[in-house]
Amino acid sequence: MKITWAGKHFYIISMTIKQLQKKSIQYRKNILKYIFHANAGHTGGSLSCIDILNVLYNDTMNVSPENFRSPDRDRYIQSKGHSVEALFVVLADKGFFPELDLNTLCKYNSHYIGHPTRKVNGVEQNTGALGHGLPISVGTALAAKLDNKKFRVFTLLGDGELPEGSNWEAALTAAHYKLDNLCAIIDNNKLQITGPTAEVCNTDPIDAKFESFGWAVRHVDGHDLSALKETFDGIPFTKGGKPNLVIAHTIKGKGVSYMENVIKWHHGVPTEKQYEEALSELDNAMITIPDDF
Ligand SMILES: Cc1ncc(C[n+]2csc(CCOP(=O)(O)OP(=O)(O)O)c2C)c(N)n1
Repeated sequence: MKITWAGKHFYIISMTIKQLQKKSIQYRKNILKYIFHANAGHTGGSLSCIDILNVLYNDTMNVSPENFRSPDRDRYIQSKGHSVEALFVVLADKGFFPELDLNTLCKYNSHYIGHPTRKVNGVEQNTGALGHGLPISVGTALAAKLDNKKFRVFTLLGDGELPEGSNWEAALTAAHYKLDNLCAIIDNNKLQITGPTAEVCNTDPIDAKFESFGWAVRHVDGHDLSALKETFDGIPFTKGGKPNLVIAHTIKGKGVSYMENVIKWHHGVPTEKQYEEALSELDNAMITIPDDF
């Protein structure tokens, strides 16, 4: 993060794309580290959504440990709660809790369990039963409108989560109440727990479905950090009070070659040898990004 002196004011300039890229790699390493040590976790889906969380928390959203109790903060609600490892490593990096706490991930009596819980500082809502995050986010965004508040609500869903009926009630309601302060993001990695989403319960075409419900829809490469930043900067996407949907095209297991697009890594835990191999791939990726200072 750069801090610039201009007259009497300090301006905190958001991270550069290279800084964000380095963060993404470090986050991927941390996701694998804590899943490996816990011997449990949702690896593939955490690696597919981490670039989205990186941009949201380090660029787009106005939320931090300092303002987390403020009613004006932006809200992030992770509907695909099983990918909690992605959320935990980002919250730790932002200072919501000491990263060392994650050594207790999935251990007896730890609050750092396999799904988000509000016992962890920085977590807005308990999720994990799919289909809850969007309805809760609609209620939160509607509350903002009723209270004349300017905060935005971001929620992350999986494409395999979309068949839950509650999502479609929420989609209808969001458009009815003109919730242009709401942004739903689909981590569209095209796989779910037991197979390709198109085979388990096809949800395509996602864009046409949401557009017909009255949403403004954008597609983005969910691993292109500058495209993600630009997309989120464009919210609200249209005039007229439409809720915003970002369809982020992602790869399950992204960043670790042997995990990419392989179903078993939905909640697979690497062996020690696989873990070392993954770290070495990520370390190699890190050195290809030059410093920009
Ligand atoms: C109501 C409910 N039904 C079933 C599950 C079990 N489950 C956990 S993850 C998952 C697949 C979700 O697929 P997707 O949303 O595409 O997640 P991703 O591939 O991004 O990890 C399922 C069915 C659940 N958590 N909640």
